[in-house]
Amino acid sequence: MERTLILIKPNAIQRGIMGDIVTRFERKGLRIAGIKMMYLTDEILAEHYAHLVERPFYPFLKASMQAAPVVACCLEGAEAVETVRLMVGVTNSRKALPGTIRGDFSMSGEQNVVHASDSVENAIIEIKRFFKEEELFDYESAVTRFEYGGEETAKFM
Ligand code: FUP
Repeated sequence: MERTLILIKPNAIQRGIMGDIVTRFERKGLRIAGIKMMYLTDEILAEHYAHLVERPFYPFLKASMQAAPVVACCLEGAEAVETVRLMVGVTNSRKALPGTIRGDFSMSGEQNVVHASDSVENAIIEIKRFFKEEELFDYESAVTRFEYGGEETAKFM
């Protein structure tokens, strides 16, 4: 089964909507393989947003990502990376479709509530960045056979 990483950002923690966000993923049928709260150091943030550190808005992004702890979450499911990106919506929340997390919970391109891995390769790297092996759990979901059809079970699990 595929895994992806999400970060529930400090703005969502401050606004008291972390539970709403986790609930969306649970309701969808994504299994939570790991979850924890942490502060992001300068180092981990520069690594995580390496593609953005030279951009003029990086100091603002950095300050917003360190304004409170984040909740890191490893989610698992068939085609989890693509599915979660669709659920999160585009970067600028004002353009994100209603029904997406950013579209429903945010007005901002910076304070956009949640990060989600953008490719399978990056998901593997990001999960390693935020979780130790022993912080990820392989417990069996009791309802998987009611969430996926037989053909999907054969293909993805
Ligand atoms: P996404 O994959 O949708 O999170 O988008 P990016 O990796 O391009 O951007 C990461 C974060 O940088 C965004 F969530 C918010 C911030 N950002 C800005 O503040 N301004 C911009 O113009 C672009 C990104």
